[in-house]
Amino acid sequence: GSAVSTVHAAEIERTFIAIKPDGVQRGLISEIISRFERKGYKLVAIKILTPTKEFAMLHYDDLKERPFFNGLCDFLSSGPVVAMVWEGQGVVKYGRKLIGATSPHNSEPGTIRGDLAISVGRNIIHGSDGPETAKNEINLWFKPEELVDYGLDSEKWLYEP
Ligand code: IDP
Ligand code: MG
Repeated sequence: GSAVSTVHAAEIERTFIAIKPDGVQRGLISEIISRFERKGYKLVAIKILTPTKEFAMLHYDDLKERPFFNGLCDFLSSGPVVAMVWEGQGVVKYGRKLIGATSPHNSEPGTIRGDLAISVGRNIIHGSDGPETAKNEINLWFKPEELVDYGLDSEKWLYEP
């Protein structure tokens, strides 16, 4: 709508974020959502579901040669996952910063995995690792009509015109 949001339309990115079964079971849904929300990112899709193992294998297809692939897919499909799409300037790369390193041992304090997890196989959250992956993962997990386009009044305080 406004001139301000038109200026930013070209820079707006979306990323796929999932709270894995360990994050859900540990009661960390609101903690994780609030870190993205407080930063200023906009939640454009969210649902809770237990993926099938086949679906988990599609999601992690790029890791199929890795020794931990089978256990990882068993784990992702072991219980409910909160699947989300977050939107904002630079959200793909900075979302990964908020999350921390793959292994919580290497994640800085202040990051989600650094503050809230210990083991690499129980690192509570997934985030797309680049713009192309983000597009593919959003398409895998969501139908286009599940993504909600809306403005936030706070955007004028978050972004310079
Ligand atoms: P990422 O989640 O930080 O993008 P990836 O390399 O894409 O990390 O791996 C996907 C997931 O597989 C990780 O989040 C982690 O839960 C699991 N994983 C990665 N490396 C290992 C490992 O060496 N042992 C067990 N699980 C692993
Ligand atoms: Mg990854």
